[in-house]
Amino acid sequence: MLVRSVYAKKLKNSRGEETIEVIVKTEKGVVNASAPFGKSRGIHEANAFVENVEHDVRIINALDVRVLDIKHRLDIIYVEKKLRGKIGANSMLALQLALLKALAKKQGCELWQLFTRRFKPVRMLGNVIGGGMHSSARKPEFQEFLFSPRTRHMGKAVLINKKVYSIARSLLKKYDPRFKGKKNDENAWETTLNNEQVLEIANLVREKVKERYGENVDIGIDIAASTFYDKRSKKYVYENVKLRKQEQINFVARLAKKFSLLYLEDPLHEEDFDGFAILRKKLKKILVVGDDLTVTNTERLKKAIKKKAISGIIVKPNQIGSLIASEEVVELAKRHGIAVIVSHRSGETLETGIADLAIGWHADFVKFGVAGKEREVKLKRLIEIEKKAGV
Ligand code: 2PG
Ligand code: MG
Repeated sequence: MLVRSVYAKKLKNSRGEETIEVIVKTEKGVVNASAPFGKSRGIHEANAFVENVEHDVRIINALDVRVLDIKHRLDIIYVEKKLRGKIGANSMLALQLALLKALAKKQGCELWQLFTRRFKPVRMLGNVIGGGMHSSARKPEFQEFLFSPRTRHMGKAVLINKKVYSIARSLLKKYDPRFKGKKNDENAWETTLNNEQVLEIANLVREKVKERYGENVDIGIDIAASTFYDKRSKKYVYENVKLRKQEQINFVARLAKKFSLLYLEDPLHEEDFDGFAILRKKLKKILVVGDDLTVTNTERLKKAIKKKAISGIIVKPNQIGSLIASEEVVELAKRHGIAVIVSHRSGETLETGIADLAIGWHADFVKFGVAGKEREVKLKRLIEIEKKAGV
């Protein structure tokens, strides 16, 4: 029997919201896992809990451990079948992750090695300047201004993004007269500049990093367009202007070209597969990425594939509440040449399992943030994996 006992409890995430932690005792020791919480959530995401966290905690604490006896990674499907509808997405994720950690311990391997024996490094995407729902003034409208060092050496990429973060701070100090050094939910810098002005700063940061350290970094944005889309008027509501669909497409395409962006996440609202397809066609060299559009859901990914809507997909296991379904999304995306970006949530815990999943699934990118202990532990875990893999 893999599991001797299982215990769930409430846990506060980085934003102070209640989420869940699952602790599993095995003959080889104790493992634990927890789930994060998003704020700019897609409407098609699974519910984090069935009624509330207390309800799910009670269900897990009443489980007969025989239900949790897995011998192979894919056996978590049986656990899922038994508990589907009884606990929410966050609870299922924490439970499945804890069971996989227990299994890895029993097999004497690392968590990521349950998925693959071959180590493949990932590229980093780090949120450095932020707006939207993650920032106190909800400005600028775009949610994340991301930087991606061009190296695949993960330890080096983490160091470069730290430099990016501090250069961004000094440039914001210089060019944003109301900059106060405030950090948002993901510890990205808050600013009073508008979207295009922030991209100008991002461009300066990119130049400075090249000049000072000889390193190339690319720029990306998560527009999280659903968060400022008004369904009734069908317009994207900016501080000084409201844009119709075609105007939004033109605006975003212009910015993407002007700043030679690498990456463009959720440029349109979460139901607009056709709009995504137009942008993807216009911006052939840029990754057009679905997050709220696809919500780690196979059916929505199939639709995106059929419509040629995306060239990249965000994978967040708690959007779907199943590690099996998340892996299916990863495999399907890869078969269609769609880049896989494994991502944290804005409300995070100290969980590091997501780093192992990214490496185990051979993701192309990780989006784990840059600063703050909840983000740093994940980056640290990546470096640890890289070191152990002997790179
Ligand atoms: C996103 C995420 C993470 P949230 O939109 O990509 O950065 O935000 O977790 O709030 O959904
Ligand atoms: Mg997003």
